[in-house]
Amino acid sequence: MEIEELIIELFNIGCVKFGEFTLKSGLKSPVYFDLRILVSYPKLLKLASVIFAKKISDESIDFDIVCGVPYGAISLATGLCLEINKSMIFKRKDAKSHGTKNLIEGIYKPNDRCLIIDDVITSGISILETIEGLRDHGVQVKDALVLLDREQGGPENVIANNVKIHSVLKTSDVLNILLKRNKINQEMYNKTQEFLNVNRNVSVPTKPVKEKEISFEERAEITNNKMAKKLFQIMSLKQSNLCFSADVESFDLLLKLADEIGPNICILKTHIDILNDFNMDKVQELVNLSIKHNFLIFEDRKFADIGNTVKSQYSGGVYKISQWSNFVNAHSIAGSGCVQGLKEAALQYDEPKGCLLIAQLSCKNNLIDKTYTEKTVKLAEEHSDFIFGFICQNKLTDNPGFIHITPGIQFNENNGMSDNLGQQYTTPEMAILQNKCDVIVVGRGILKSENPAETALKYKNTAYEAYLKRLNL
Ligand code: 5BU
Repeated sequence: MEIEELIIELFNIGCVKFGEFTLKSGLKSPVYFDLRILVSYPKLLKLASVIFAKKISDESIDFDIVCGVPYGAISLATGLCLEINKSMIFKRKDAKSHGTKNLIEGIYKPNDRCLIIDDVITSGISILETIEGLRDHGVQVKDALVLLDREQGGPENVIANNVKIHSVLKTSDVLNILLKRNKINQEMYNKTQEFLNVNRNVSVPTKPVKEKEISFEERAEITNNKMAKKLFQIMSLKQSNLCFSADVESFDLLLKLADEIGPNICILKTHIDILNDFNMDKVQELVNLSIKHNFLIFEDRKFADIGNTVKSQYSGGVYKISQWSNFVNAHSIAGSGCVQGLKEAALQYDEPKGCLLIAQLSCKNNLIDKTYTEKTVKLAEEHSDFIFGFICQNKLTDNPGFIHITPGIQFNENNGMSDNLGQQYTTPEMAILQNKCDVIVVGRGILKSENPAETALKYKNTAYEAYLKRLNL
């Protein structure tokens, strides 16, 4: 009943017009919807807001903020936000040339899930432009709610970009009600219906907007996690997404390699417990090298116990890992207590510390399945102040704050090969371009080469070029 009332009222105030109109797409249409007039009719705006709110609840649309598409939907989005007590943003048609130069007005956080509101969808082009602008700023878009779908292919064009259109009205609903209530005659009805039948698919006149790749530099800006920020900054500054896995037994050799390879890596990964000659003085030398060459130290400790135990393992014992490592990793198997324990131990330091969760393993026949990986991502989201990414084999989340780090990497000649203890290798290009990971971890590919420093540079260049290719640069 509310919908019928809405249609009749829209017709009465002149939002639905019959005649001959040229649409944005160039198409000549016998019907035109001008919902901008709604701004002058508060009672009707209120009705539209109530109907929108009901639709959101009926279709369980989940979101944090609302974005109105200018100009037609600004009043609709504002009305809806007042109704459901959510905050709103909007994307300017052009960035201002003065003042803040914001393209997006209003307050939002990176990764906020945004519901787009528009008045009318025809081809979907306006919504696609809005999606692009929001995604460029790290805002997630999965749903758009429109008052009227002209039934000319808009929802199909938009869903191709991973956004679902929910519509309150369709042109045929409007025609049916107007005919039933004698607002239009049968001839007008037939003519309009015929137009709809032959113009169901207005193509989008611009390139589709895929979920845009964001650069490391932009991700450093977006993330609130200090460890992730620092790592993205180093990666961007040094143009390196290479982590060297320094799996050697002699600390002197490790220090020599760190000094030689340090300029080309963003991370040096240790297995501190495989060193034969561990001592804290040498650890200090490694820390000094990490400062000299601006890389982070990642102790690949793979914590996996109850919170109380991992807390001691992380900060105490012989190795005192928390003192010198920038970040560590943990299996997600033990759940949030384990993460919490590590987090508590990290809190005693002023400088940022962080942890990666192991969401996938590179080795053959490992026991991790899809559900485990998905639950790991959820655990990371719940602790995103401390967990800033994953050890994984492919990209697991669109959240740009999380970094995806992939071990099991060697150049082509060993692609698809495994060592005789189950390690499986893929190439840097596959990991970065196809599997969309951010950082490659290379151990023996560098260590066993004739000239480790030279080989590391090759891995660095290959991985960074693959990343630039992913960004389309
Ligand atoms: P490699 O020499 O490049 O195969 O060494 C890989 C390193 O990454 C090694 O230190 C492993 O302990 C580490 N690793 C891995 O290979 N696979 C995994 O799934 C995880 C860590 Br988690």
